[in-house]
Amino acid sequence: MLKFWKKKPAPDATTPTAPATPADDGAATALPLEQAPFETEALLPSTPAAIAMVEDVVAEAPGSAEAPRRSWRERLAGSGFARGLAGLFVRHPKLDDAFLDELETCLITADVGIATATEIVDDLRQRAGKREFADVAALLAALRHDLLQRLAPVARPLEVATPQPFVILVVGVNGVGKTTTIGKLAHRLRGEGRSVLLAAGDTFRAAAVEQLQSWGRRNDVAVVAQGSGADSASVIFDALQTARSRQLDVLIADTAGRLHTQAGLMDELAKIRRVLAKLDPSAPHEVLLVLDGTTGQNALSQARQFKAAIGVTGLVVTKLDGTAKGGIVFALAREFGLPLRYVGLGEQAQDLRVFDAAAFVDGLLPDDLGGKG
Ligand SMILES: Nc1nc2c(ncn2[C@@H]2O[C@H](COP(=O)(O)OP(=O)(O)O)[C@@H](O)[C@H]2O)c(=O)[nH]1
Ligand SMILES: [Mg+2]
Repeated sequence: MLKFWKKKPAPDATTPTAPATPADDGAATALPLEQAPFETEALLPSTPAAIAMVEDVVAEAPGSAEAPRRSWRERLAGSGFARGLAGLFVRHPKLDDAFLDELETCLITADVGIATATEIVDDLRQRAGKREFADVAALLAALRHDLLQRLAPVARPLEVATPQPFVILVVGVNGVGKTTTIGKLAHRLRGEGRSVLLAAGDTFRAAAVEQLQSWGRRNDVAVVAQGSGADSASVIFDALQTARSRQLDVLIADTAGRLHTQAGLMDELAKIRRVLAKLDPSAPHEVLLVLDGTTGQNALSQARQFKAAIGVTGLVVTKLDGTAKGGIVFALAREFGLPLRYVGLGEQAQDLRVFDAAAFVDGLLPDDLGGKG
């Protein structure tokens, strides 16, 4: 099945145009790009008709094998935030000072951050003092409103538009879920009928290249890779050339999360940026920082570092299913105000969700208010 997918397109489409040398001064550039071993695992069909055929097949294939998408509420039920709040409302059916004190502790424990938790509870305390809330349910409604208002400004979805190819550079420390997020994103974009190419820019670990190739195979998306230890900027540069010559819609580039030193990693990312700019001064069009929702306040310091070193235009918070506390999303919104593009609610292809502030807040709050999931 899908044999035609792997067919080599006509030679004029495959032959990369002579690359403008990335001419990066860094001594790390190994081979000139023309000679670098170049592997394009599965080549995308080049004609619109062929692409349309593939889309028909792909639209059926992954969907039919997938488990039904679970609701935000189901996915967030295990989070420290949801469990903490649920317990609180059971223990304190009556609205009093002890309730508000415990709510503050609950928010802090869920990684919302001390400043945000204090602001939220001080406001509720004041309004409770003015008898604004008839009961706990009324207070819960006010809490929901407050939480939503904090997230609404960052719920700005990624708009994949022109220029084409739209280049997404995915960054973040090791293990946060970069490669998995790229796989899921490729799946999503393919489902939307876009042509996608992946660049295996994490050349530090051999397993990272294989992992990306495996996502590529599952979603019928080509992966540009060189051997492990290759120069990451070269791989991504090659990939951009390929994406351009094939007129693909989107290029998503994976990067390393750890090199020998932290400074080395930031230098490498800066180099990738410089090299991409040689082909397209506006690229990358999105620098997506992936953060692990289970790492709590540590995610804030990662965001500070990446933002300062290479600039970040959007966030993905992963692993919000399971035991993540969830509150980190509020802390990130408060400190950075960066668009939260997607959240990871599981390990499967369909578990990358466009961030929906209302679904998220309702998934954290007890049933009687939310429930829409
Ligand atoms: N439960 C859960 N696991 C995730 C999620 N995103 C990634 N993972 C897992 O996190 C681990 C590290 O992911 P990986 O993509 O290799 O991280 P990378 O080093 O940043 O590329 C893998 O086992 C993934 O399956 C998520 O949203 N939920
Ligand atoms: Mg990876």
